[in-house]
Amino acid sequence: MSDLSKRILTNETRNRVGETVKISGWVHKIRYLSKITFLLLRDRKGIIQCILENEWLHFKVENESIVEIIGDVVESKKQKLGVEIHAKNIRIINKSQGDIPFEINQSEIKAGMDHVLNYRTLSLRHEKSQAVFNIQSVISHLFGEFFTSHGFTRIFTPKIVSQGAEGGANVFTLDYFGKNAYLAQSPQFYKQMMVSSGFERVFEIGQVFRAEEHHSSRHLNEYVSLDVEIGFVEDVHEIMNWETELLKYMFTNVNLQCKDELEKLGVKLPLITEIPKITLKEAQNILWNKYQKSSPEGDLNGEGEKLIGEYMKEKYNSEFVFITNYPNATRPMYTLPSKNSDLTESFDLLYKGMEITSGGLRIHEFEMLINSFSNKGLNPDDFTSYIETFKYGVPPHGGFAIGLERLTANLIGVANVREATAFPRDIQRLIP
Ligand code: AMO
Repeated sequence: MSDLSKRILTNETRNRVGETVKISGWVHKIRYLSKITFLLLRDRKGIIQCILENEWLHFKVENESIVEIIGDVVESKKQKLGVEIHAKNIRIINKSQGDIPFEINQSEIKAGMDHVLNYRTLSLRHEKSQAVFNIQSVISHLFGEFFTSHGFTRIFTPKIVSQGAEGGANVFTLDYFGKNAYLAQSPQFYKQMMVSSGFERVFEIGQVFRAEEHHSSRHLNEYVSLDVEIGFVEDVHEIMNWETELLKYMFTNVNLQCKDELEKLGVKLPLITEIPKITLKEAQNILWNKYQKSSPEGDLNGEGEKLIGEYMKEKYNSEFVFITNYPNATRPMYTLPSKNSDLTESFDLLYKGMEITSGGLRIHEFEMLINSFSNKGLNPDDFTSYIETFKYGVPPHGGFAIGLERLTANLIGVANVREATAFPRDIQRLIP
């Protein structure tokens, strides 16, 4: 007999055959036959079948109510868990009012994206959603673990800032005691400043904000940025190598730590070996010569990224590709220009045909930085606290950032980043 004052989880019943245990969770489904009633109980670890007989045969409860069941653990080869519970006592802890907007107990939620997001706390209960966000949690943990193990310092930088760090007008403005302030588009300036402050190697996991008026499956107005910045790096390939090693580590460990979740989602993750690199020019030539698609000046568009993704998969069997050597004109003001050309020491990383990362080397010389701001039409005086940092000895450095939702969405194979965002913020959505 186990300690009935303590609740155990569904997956812990496996080793308790013959014992009486207490479990509690959501009523996933209840099915009445003439002599037996089956109640499926769901908790954070899974679903277990409970058998209700005799005085419990006609027990009435709405799906999604919270119940506590005390019962015997009985071996049952037909069940995935290998056991089921023969109920001796059931208590309703909190009733669901019924009328749920969609069923949680089907293999998929049968509702449109808007409806799913309107009732997010309910749709998140679905076991596939649970799997998605458990995987996302592991991804963010592995990101921190990888860099911590390499001597990086985790930093926390402000999200209320005086200037946008990425250029452009995509900033949310807010009133800061009578002055204009902005929500951070990225921790770019601050991660560089922390490198310059002597930490040398830093990472940050934090929310960032983009006031972009997109209606797209890959843009959010608030997302989680996995940021890295590394001092004493003079070759952009070193930065790409760091990202490659990170992704190898992440994929290996997601495979090990998220077996159940990947199985529920029907996802098989490849092991990453090397990631091919092509220049932007080469990518644009492939698009033109193979697909007769032109690209925007100095960039790829969504369709181009998708086709390059397919091309790399076909040709190199790689889901990833680094696109390098972007021109100065299309990269932000902090990007290090290449010597003797109008290109930069920068890259994007595409995963399954979607950009998940930008990165590169940064300008670390004071004069060059001032000129770069001016050449981009920005007034250096508006960025003094960032620019002044570079007066006092900053090592050559570089880094990158990964959009957590895009990485998760592609890893689990869904087309819309909203499926990998618990409470998405987009141009139409501020609730829930
Ligand atoms: P960038 O602006 O390219 O670079 O952003 C880096 C990565 O963040 C993700 N991302 C987004 N995800 C969801 N919705 C959006 N609206 C959105 N915008 C960007 C993408 C993208 O690749 N400071 C640089 C990074 C660096 O150089 O270190 C930056 O923010 O996955």
